[in-house]
Amino acid sequence: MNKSRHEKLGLSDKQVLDMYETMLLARKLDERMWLLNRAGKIPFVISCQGHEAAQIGAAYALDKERDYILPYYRDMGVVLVFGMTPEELMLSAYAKADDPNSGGRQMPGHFGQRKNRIVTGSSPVSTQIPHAAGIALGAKLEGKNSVAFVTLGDGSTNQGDFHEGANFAAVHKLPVIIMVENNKYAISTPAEKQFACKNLSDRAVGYGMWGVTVDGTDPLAVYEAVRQAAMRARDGEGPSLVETVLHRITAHSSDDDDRSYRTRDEIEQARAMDPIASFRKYLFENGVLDERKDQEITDRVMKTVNNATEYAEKAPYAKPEDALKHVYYE
Ligand SMILES: Cc1ncc(C[n+]2csc(CCOP(=O)(O)OP(=O)(O)O)c2C)c(N)n1
Repeated sequence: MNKSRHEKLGLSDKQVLDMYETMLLARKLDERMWLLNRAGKIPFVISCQGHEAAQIGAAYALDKERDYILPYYRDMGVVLVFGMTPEELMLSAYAKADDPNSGGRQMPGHFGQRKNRIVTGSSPVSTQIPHAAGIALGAKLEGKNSVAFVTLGDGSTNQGDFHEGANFAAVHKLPVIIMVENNKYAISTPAEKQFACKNLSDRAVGYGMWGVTVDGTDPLAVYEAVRQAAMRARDGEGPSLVETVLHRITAHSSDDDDRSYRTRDEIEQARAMDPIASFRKYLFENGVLDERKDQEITDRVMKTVNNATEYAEKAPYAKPEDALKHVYYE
């Protein structure tokens, strides 16, 4: 019998079902956050919707015990795979004291959690690329064989920090994977006003690194590319640039109205290329998922989302006297 695509990649049925469930969990948490925002309960959402396949496919190809991740604000799927819990993500959305990322101080999406090897990022986009190069240099000097996996959007590849980090990583052959989540917009600026090359991975050759562009709505394609990049990094072949092409299903954030710069048609087309629907179809066609199992997974995910919401809603805010905690030396 012919092997299915995931079997050829060495992934079991259980593993792809787990990937699917995590994609669905990221989506449902994100959708709940929009509802909570519109209900006036949480201040801000910056969405992973449309990016789930790239995020979860990539994170699955990494080693959670060894590798460091430097995610950007949309990467709920990446941090879920690395161990941040739905409760913790909701605590962050509600800006509650026990938010592991910042104790409720930062906007949601500023992920950072030491125990799960999630490196705190800064608000200026692309600053995480030189950080990843530095972490990879440290790992190389210590002979740790760990990879630094860093993500950013297409617009962020035009920042100086991207160039400096990519160039430094390539010159020193550092174990870095730079993954671009190209949703073809930087807030309202479309791709054609951002860069003139065909693919963003074309830039890899200029740095002397391996680069590839893959369908970011297909978790298996992204898994394969990031796995290859990780193997290269561990074999001392230096950094890689993986471009995932996907669609931003929502507005840039809960503070943006994309109707002013995208047509309704374009938004509908983006929704029609939903990575969760296409992965569900793949799993059905390959006999891994059926209606009953799908319902079971959806019920479990919704229960998790409801519990996380309730937990975070009831959780306490930080005490006023804690405002300066971690700001100055204690
Ligand atoms: C250095 C810097 N300039 C501007 C901003 C404001 N800003 C926040 S997100 C964003 C758009 C980034 O677009 P892209 O990198 O394509 O990522 P996307 O949000 O589309 O996933 C901008 C301009 C910022 N945070 N940092």
